[in-house]
Amino acid sequence: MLDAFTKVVAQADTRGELVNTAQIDALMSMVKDGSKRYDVVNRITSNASTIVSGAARALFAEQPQLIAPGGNAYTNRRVSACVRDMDIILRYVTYAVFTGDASVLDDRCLNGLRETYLALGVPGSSMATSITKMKDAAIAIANDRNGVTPGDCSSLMAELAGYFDRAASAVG
Ligand code: PEB
Repeated sequence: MLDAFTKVVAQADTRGELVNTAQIDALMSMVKDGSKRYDVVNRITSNASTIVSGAARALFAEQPQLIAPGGNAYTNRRVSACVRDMDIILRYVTYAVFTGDASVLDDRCLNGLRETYLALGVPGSSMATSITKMKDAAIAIANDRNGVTPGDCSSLMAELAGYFDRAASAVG
């Protein structure tokens, strides 16, 4: 598991080079904007159950066959596994935003997930849809300008969107 800093160091070490100025500048700007990043993590973390339950409800409304007899999420046991999976993915996305690096998401959540879903008959495209719904809800909450001094959060929001997209394309 890497973060934005250890990743730069690991890559420099692989090449036997010093950390270069461009890399230092990029990390400096990440530190400078650090409070935005931690606010985003805090907002998503404190609204995680709203994000997950809203996305699950919307998914099942759009794709009722999932919870009908024969559907992969049929019976309460499977609905709860489904909501749990969404919660796990959201949690790893918050870890990735926190560290500024996707490796924790890749290594501990997404690696092998497609194969797991294939074996369980979990429809990957529906799972990807649930992730996209969490993405929209999470960005709306993270990027809410009410009650804060509005700053430029565009690159952070793009980074956040990228982690959700990464998760969706890993299973979809
Ligand atoms: C991944 N999900 C399920 C299982 C595993 C995961 C390993 C099997 C074991 C179990 O049921 O607990 N576990 C999960 C994960 C990590 C992990 C992400 C990462 C670290 O350790 N079914 C649908 C929807 C979708 C869904 C599209 C949106 O129709 C999910 C929710 N996952 C789903 C369901 C099951 C499951 C298991 C329904 C239960 C399948 C079954 O038991 O038949």
